[in-house]
Amino acid sequence: MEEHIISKAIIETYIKELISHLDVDVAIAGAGPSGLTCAYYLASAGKKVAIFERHLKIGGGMPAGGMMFNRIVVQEEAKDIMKEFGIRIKKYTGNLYTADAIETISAFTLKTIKAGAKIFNLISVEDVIIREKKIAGVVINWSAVDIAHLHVDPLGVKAKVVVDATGHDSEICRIVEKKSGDNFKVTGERSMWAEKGERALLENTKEVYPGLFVCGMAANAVAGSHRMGAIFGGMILSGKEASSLILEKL
Ligand code: 48F
Repeated sequence: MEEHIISKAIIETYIKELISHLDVDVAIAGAGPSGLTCAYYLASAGKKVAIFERHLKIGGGMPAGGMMFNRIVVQEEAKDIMKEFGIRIKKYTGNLYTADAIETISAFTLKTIKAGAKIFNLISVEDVIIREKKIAGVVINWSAVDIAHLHVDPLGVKAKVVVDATGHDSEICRIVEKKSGDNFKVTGERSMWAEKGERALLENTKEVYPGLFVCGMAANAVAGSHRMGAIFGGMILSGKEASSLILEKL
């Protein structure tokens, strides 16, 4: 068991995966609940999906629940998806259910990977590729490069469709706003109003620029709708909705 063989095993198999995901059907920025759900349904339908996640950990805001109480709330409408992922939920009151945030994100992560989507953590999407006024891929770099402010040029990934699942900052849409040269605008999210935010989310989940879809909190941020706090039904439903719209397009 020589150390250099262990190193070779890691580097060789990782690079193989990365090379095989340089040309994908769908590139998703962000492995939060909405990005994972979207990836799960796309991969289950046989699409080649790569998720690029900035952080070491997977799950975005979900593992932290609400203010670090690692519980989440979902509403009745998301119950079937929670069941599909094998997550235990408990009725709280009315149409609200609670679940363990760690159990939920772990189940989402595992199922998504097993469905065939590939998650690359510690890699950030720092730009997009635009051809003939259509998003044609993403530009990626090691997150560490960004954090250390190193001058390192990125690499490009070709994708038929790109999904902005980056949450509150809607980072990919902000890039398109800045760099497309078109009149594409990100309004920015409004303050907390769970009911209105959840209701607007599915409507806001759509193709916002040719080849670019939004889901999760990014969808509400682009449209100027409300944030909602630690209720996650909308995020999950939005990820699924985005996957259906993308499947229709592909
Ligand atoms: O923030 P996040 O969990 O987004 P979401 O799926 O869910 C929102 C909820 O967590 C919560 C909420 C519930 O009502 O409002 O906030 O919409 O996950 C977004 C992920 O994207 C990553 C980030 O690290 C996080 O894990 N991310 C952000 N920008 C980039 C990125 C980027 N440029 N490249 C790669 N990953």
